[in-house]
Amino acid sequence: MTNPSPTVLLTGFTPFDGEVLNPSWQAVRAFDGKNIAGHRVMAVELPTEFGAALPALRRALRTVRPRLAIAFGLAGGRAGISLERVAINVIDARIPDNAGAQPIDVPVLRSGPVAYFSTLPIKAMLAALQRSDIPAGISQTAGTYVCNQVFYALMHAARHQRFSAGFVHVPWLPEQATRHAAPGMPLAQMQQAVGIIVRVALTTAGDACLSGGAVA
Ligand code: PCA
Repeated sequence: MTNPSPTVLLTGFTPFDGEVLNPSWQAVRAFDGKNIAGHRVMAVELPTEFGAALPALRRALRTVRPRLAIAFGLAGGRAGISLERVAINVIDARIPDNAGAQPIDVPVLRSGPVAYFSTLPIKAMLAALQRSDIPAGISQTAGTYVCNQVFYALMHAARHQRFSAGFVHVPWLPEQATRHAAPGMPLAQMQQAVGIIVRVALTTAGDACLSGGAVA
């Protein structure tokens, strides 16, 4: 019997804050069951709830046993794809989650380190996205809400289970962007970005050395 293909886990989130769609789930769900660079992709939707997101993430990691895991979330108001650099060990919710919880100034994991860096080749991803004319940048903060919570817990699991992992924020879809008078990105372009991000992660050995920093 041949070994089954190695797997990639992609996650997106349920809608939150009164929206009916979350573009992060719309962007990754199309890849469920697809093959990228010899890897089978599985997509899982995580609840936008502090109490339920990590159990759902851990269930997905146990089922998929990925070689690579990338979580996606919405960062409404950002202009392009945000390749997140760092997850921090704090939750400070600006708004209640979908279960009505609003934790403030608590750690994601009580005994965890202050922060984890993404282990994705984010600079090589940035270069590949730019080559395809997709608006993108490196982000130095994934916020302090459910996305950062999932990013931090994912990196904690990745360190112990030895797979590469990271987090990517996507902007509003065009119809949402218009309502919020903010930048948006068509779903097809987001999906193209997801494909590029996964392929670069699976085919890049070391990261590229390109500036993606911020002065403030
Ligand atoms: N974005 C939120 C949580 C779920 C989502 O898609 C965040 O950035 O924390």
